[in-house]
Amino acid sequence: MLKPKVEKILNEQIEKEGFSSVLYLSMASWAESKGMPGVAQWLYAQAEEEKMHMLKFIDYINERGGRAIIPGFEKPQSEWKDLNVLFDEVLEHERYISDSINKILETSIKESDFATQNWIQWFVAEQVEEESSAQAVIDKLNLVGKNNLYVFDRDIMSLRS
Ligand code: OFO
Repeated sequence: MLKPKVEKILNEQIEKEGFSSVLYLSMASWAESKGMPGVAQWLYAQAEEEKMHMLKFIDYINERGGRAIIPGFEKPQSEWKDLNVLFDEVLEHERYISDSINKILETSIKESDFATQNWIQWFVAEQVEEESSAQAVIDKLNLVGKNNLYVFDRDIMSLRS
């Protein structure tokens, strides 16, 4: 059985993962409309991953005898100045998500919830991946993107692990 504090923070994460998904969908749609299908594909795939993350939280809360509540999501931003601004925002968002995952671990330690401490480790490792993947895109963008957006757009999917 989940302790109330753990159930509450896990439920809050459903909203964060779901918002990540709609944010990346919005970014994908923007990139698609600007003629960057590769970037759009990268972001659509990211949005799908975030949806899976959200489902994992829903499933875990209910499995542990809690109650997963499906929240509404804030309307995401729909315009970006350029790709650099967009991907800086992806990285910043992932850092924010990493902080919230760490807070879940911290809460489950304080509440002596060993199962959640164990379960959340998958997300701890996933966030290392996600931050590194966003950083790899930014590095590539700085290297080739500014002068050759065509090549950047063509090759971006090769940066997904
Ligand atoms: Fe982008 O990360 Fe979910 O957790």
